[in-house]
Amino acid sequence: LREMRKTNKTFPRQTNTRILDAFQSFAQFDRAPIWMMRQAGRYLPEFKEIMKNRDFFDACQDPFIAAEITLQPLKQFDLDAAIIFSDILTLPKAMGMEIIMDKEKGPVIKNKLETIDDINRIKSPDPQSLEHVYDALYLTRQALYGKQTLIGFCGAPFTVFSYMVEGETSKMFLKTKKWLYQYTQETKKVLDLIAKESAQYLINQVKEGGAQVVQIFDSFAGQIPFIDYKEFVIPSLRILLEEFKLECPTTPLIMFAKDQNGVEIIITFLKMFLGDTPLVDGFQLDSNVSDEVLVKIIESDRTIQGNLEPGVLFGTQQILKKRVSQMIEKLQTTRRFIINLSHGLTPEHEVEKVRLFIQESIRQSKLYKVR
Ligand code: 1CP
Repeated sequence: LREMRKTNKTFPRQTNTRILDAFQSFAQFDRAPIWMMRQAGRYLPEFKEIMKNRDFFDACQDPFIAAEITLQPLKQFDLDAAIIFSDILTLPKAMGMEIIMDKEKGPVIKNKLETIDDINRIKSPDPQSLEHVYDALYLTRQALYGKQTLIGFCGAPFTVFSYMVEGETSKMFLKTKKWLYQYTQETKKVLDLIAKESAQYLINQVKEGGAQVVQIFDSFAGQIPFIDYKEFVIPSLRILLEEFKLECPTTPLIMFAKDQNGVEIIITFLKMFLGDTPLVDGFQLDSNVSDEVLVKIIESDRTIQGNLEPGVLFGTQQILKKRVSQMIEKLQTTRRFIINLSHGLTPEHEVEKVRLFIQESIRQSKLYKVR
């Protein structure tokens, strides 16, 4: 597989262009494109089956298993994208963090950063250590056969950093804040380091693996005030985005700064360019995004991705249909929109409700076809 990937970078012709069209100004539009965050995951019985006797990172490191899991949701749902089965912690793991995925607790880091001397442990990944991700992407892209768009991803520097110092998914982010406000210079140094490696990682996902769109997950962006996000986090994100766009100017990039849909952060990203190239092409939005933010994004000709609260899928069919309709009503003023949830699916979600969400989104977005 690896040898094939290194010598043959041709892929099947793209027949489904809905996702890619959502990043173009003159998009064809039969219906809105749709995919779901965490679509390859624990709500699927076939995922639980394949993971029954497997360690999470072992599954990620086997390109055939990773590709199979990536394709699982596409076998039964009419989705327009595949997001590669991996994790935002794959990169910090390659950078020297010892991470296990606990079936109950989620990620646990055994050598988290506790003192400023610990940052010397962080290293550039050994080039071999991430090749399995590019192999899995390549294999998946071949298997998709142009019928879906392949999405690569990484965690944003702040979210990855918080895992490095907290050692697990945090509730209070006290250690993260201590580092940020007390060891500010060291924190910035680590954020910049993660940013540079993340840029290279995304570039490789595109150039080596064939990812067609990339998404950056800043899941914990909302844990600090915008004033701190702007001062400490944006500079490292700028490094990541600039280095990526320098190498991959035409690959659409979606930013997900969760719980940070204040107008300030979106405006900050909208103003970021490399020459004439916007650094962020699309925004994954929360459910409670304001009209002000929507207008700003639409006027700037960027793509909107969102934004149904996944909890609605626990509700009745009536409320699900109604909220899908209200979401589409709001978003359809731009052709540049991709239907998604506002955060990921969880093990509690029922397959049939997920199916209804997809079917309703497709049916209702078709109503706007001729507009
Ligand atoms: O379909 C997909 O999206 C599969 C790829 C994927 C992605 C994009 C996985 C697989 N993880 C992620 C991103 C990710 N991982 C984020 C950012 C997105 C978000 O905010 O939800 C974060 C914060 C993590 C960290 C993580 N990984 C956690 C803790 C947070 C949480 O959501 O609970 C956990 C439990 C994981 C494990 C994990 N990653 C992915 C899966 C399918 C699983 C579950 C593995 C298992 O227990 O069997």
